[in-house]
Amino acid sequence: SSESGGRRGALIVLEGCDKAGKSTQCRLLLEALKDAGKPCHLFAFPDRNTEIGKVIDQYLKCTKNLSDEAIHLLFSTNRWELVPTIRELLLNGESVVLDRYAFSGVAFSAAKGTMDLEWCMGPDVGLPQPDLVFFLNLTKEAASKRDDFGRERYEKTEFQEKVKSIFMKIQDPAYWKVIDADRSKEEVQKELFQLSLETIEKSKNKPILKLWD
Ligand code: FDM
Ligand code: MG
Repeated sequence: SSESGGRRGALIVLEGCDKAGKSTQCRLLLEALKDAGKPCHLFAFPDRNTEIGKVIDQYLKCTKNLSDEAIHLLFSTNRWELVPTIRELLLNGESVVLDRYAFSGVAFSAAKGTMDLEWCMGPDVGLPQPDLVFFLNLTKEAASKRDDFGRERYEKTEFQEKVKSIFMKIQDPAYWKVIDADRSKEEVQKELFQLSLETIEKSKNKPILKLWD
């Protein structure tokens, strides 16, 4: 189908700090959409399976060190390498759900304090703009009741607070929806599913826009 005339799928992103339940909700959302007869696909960033993704995985597990700038650019490249696939699916009428996207890219890098916000956004300018971003918002109190962090880089409460404040700074009301993630998994799932169905309907005849363009 053509870029402007066809009936495309929706690009739906789940973002949030660690422990908010993103990956679980992504899985549940995909199942629910499929059950409702909506063709859809799930991808997670970082995609640790590509050549670049393997380097990112080593960095996160602290078995490899890279400069802040270098790892930032690799995270972005890891998104760009999947863009042809994502575009093809969308234009083919299939929806795409993403577990993290450029917002994580900017929030985690800028939280380090060594690179400014605009520099961080640069490499992701022009990526397909999501039709909907769910920000799974977990209060500090609720987060402390969940399982402890693992041992990967960035999994520290103080750092996550900085990350959250940058997420709040870069939110765009055109597609950003804050979701109360303190609730039960079932309640959160129901809301994500309903809003996703609405967005799939509304996005059908819209062009794919460019992020931060
Ligand atoms: N992360 C994720 C980044 O720092 N930049 C990015 O562009 C992306 C997509 O990688 F701490 C961070 C966020 C998280 C870590 O993510 C691994 P998962 O979702 O836990 O695999
Ligand atoms: Mg993690």
